[in-house]
Amino acid sequence: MTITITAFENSPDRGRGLARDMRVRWALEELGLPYDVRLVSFAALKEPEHLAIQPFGQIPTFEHGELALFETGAILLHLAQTHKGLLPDEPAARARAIAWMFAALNTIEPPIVERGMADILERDKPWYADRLPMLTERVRTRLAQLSRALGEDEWLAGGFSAADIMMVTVLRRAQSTGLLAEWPNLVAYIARAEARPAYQRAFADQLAVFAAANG
Ligand code: GTB
Repeated sequence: MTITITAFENSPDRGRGLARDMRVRWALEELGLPYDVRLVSFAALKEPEHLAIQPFGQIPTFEHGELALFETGAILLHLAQTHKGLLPDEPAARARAIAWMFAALNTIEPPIVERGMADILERDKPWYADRLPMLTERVRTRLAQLSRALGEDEWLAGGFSAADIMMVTVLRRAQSTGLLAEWPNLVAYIARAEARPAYQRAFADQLAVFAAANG
């Protein structure tokens, strides 16, 4: 039984590894688990076959035998709970790493995505110029807090963990804003994560999909 995930057949991020299949690919690569990728068009995402697995019509999904999962948080947690290597063994340390996974998804990702969506969808709206500073400030507040919490540590929760996969994939979506440069420890944290061979394999694989789709 091979794991199968879904990804965009032609990602709008043009191979920058910003779509959320990247965090699942990366986790699978860290664990050394082989997997297949089923590429899905935007139209197919909204077809009953896909909606049966992902009720919101999104990528990625994760299928392994009888198990079909959606939501990257659930997928990474499942992988970390069923394989050694993505979470600490000691219960308190493990709980703390899981807290950081939730922090990435619930506390850091929302303001980054909100600002990014405004940039894409609201640029020509009359309220954009007034709204952008507020959205930017919300991102800056969270980045400053995250920077303080990370300090000079290498990773968020002891050794490298699923929390770092989650957090780094979230932070990468803020790179185009230029805001991250204010916090050199966050810039170094992202670079450290991106240097991992598992990250590089995952990145190359998703880039190859984009290259194949676009000649
Ligand atoms: N909460 C879900 C999870 O974590 O699994 C969110 C999944 C999700 O947002 N999936 C997006 C999707 O399928 C792709 S990743 N969207 C299609 C739809 O909703 O119809 C989001 C994404 C898309 C594009 C870029 N980009 O071009 O830079 C970055 C991120």
